[in-house]
Amino acid sequence: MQRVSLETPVLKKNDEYAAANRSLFAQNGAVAVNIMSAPGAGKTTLLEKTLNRIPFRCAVIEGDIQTSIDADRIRAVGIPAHQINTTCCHLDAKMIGDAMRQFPITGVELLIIENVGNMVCPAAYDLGENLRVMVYSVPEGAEKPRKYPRMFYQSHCVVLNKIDLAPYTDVSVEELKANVLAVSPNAVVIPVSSRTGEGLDAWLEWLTAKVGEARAAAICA
Ligand SMILES: Nc1nc2c(ncn2[C@@H]2O[C@H](COP(=O)(O)OP(=O)(O)OP(=O)(O)O)[C@@H](O)[C@H]2O)c(=O)[nH]1
Ligand SMILES: [Mg+2]
Repeated sequence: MQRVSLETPVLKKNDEYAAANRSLFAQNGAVAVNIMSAPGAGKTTLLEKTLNRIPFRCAVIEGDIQTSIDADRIRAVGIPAHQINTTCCHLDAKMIGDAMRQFPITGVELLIIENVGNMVCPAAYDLGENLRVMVYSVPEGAEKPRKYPRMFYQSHCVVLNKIDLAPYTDVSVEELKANVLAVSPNAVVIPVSSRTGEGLDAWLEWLTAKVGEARAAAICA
């Protein structure tokens, strides 16, 4: 019996769609940020606290297996949002390309793509984004970066969310930070509480600077 790996051709096709998305983002002057995490780490809550405090015209594409709960939450804070129901455990580049035909990004400076809650599969799919951000929920433990390294090392920034809950757990935020940096030495690690607002200024400063740099690089290119 001959074994055929499907992963390589599937990802190769995905890369072609991702390249097309990248061109479309650039043509529109939009910087795209792919936000990934395990389910419930706080991606949507972080976005609710971010979108009206960042000096760019924003729009959001939400990826969830079912429901439009997250897109409704984003619209409720006054930001245009489009919901994709994936039925599977990650977004891929074709889904984003298809979404942009129904949800044009003309005039959008910052397009946030909230991926399906899953700490493994989304990391394998390039969406054509400029920046990748991982949100990690502190109470889930200090050792997870070593057990599930890929999403951590592929992300430009790792937001350690829910630090308000750290005192009620046995998780050391310092040990967690060290484990993130052990697998992803170049990642920027920002502890925050999307509930209390602690650390959000550092996150907003990082995002504003990086989106500004990406926009400047696109204008010069
Ligand atoms: N205590 C505390 N709770 C938080 C924080 N951020 C988010 N939550 C709560 O965590 C739960 C999940 O938050 P969401 O923002 O829906 O998480 P998500 O990553 O978008 O979830 P999925 O999209 O379903 O993967 C909600 O009950 C939030 O109120 C935080 O910083 N501290
Ligand atoms: Mg969400």
